[in-house]
Amino acid sequence: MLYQRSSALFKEAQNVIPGGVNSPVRAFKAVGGTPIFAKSAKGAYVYDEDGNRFIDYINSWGPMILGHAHQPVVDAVIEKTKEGTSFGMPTALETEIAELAVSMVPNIDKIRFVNSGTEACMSAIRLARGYTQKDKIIKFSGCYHGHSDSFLIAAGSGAVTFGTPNSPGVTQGTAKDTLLARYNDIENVREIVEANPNEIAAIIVEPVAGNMGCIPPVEGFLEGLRTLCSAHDILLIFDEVMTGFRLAKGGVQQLKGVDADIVCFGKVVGGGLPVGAFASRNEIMNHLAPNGPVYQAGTLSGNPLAMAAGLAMLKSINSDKGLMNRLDEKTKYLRNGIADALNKNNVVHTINSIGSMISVHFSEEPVVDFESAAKGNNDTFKTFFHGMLSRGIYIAPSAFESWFITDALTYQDLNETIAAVEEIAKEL
Ligand code: KE4
Repeated sequence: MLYQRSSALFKEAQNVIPGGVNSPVRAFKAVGGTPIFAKSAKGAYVYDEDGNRFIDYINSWGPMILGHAHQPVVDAVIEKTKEGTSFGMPTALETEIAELAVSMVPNIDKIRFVNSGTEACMSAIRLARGYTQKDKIIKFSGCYHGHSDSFLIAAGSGAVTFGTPNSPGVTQGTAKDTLLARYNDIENVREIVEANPNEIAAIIVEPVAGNMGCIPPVEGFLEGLRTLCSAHDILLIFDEVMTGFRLAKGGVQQLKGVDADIVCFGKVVGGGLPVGAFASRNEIMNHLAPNGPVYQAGTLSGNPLAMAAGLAMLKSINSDKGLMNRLDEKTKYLRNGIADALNKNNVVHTINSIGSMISVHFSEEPVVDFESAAKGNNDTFKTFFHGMLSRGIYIAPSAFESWFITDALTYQDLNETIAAVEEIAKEL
């Protein structure tokens, strides 16, 4: 693989963009080497500026569940662009996508669209604090809810990749209201709740974690959170930015049968354009401006191009009866193939997967929380990452991320991926 063009572009970019990237995880800092500059993508493949083709398991960090440049999304955006790109006025299109989302997701009456997952989670916390009149929140070490101040405490994804889970710039005043719990440890959560009576507005959780690798909830964890929240007048916020419309049409609430009070979305809901959203039942959402006192706003919220892309994406997902099963089957096939390839070569590892999310950890113990995720051998991961990249397979450039399976992946792609793992396993 030649990366001359990407290398030259990276040098230029670093003169005018911090670190040469607009989001740190893209910089390959955790794995070394030069970040790949994308030129185009279609279906299961992304093509870089040097003409290399990669089987893509990042898929823009989740949105491309149906593959890149999904035709209905492309067509919808092209058509909508011809009518203008932004109005700052309400449009019928926003109501249409809102009605579809509300029909797909349990326990929500209303949804507010914003421009990123960060904005969705930040707004959800403000709404929970305004509704409950309480200040503290509980988040989980290793979970990532975007880069707003309240969440950059023991945050996962890029924050932990760069060793800044508690970012400078977050004041003590803010940090004191964010309490930290261990993922999958309901007794730890109970202790924190009981130690802070009548002070906790919300518990925010990735109901399936994807920012310390993929970590599904253990039996009873989500149910335990629900019970605790109901008993202590705490709102349960499911951050489904990654899992929403991916692990089930109704997200993890539907998959696991556990009710959240507020749900956050991003990624898939925008079909690859900048969209986030948060949603809840009427009694909570009616606290939001302009009806209620909790303020939240955005110039480009509900942008017509983004709404057109998101609506086309949700319609495709909602109408495809076999989609989730196909994604499950492909993920299981890939998981079994990678496990066989690594076991054959006595490579110590563990694989987590659920639905179309999967991650490979070079660790001998089960990965169930941030502490166990952090025990993975990062040198082995780096060799694995670059071995895959040099064979035309693009996985997340960090051990603290999930891979995303898309419907565009063929079994030939999966077999090519498994064969690459088998070759690399001999070097690990
Ligand atoms: P954005 O602000 O990046 O749209 O969403 C923040 C966010 C919130 N909640 C969850 C569960 C998320 O996974 C994310 C963002 N995910 C990362 C990848 N792990 C985005 C990649 C990046 O930071 O560039």
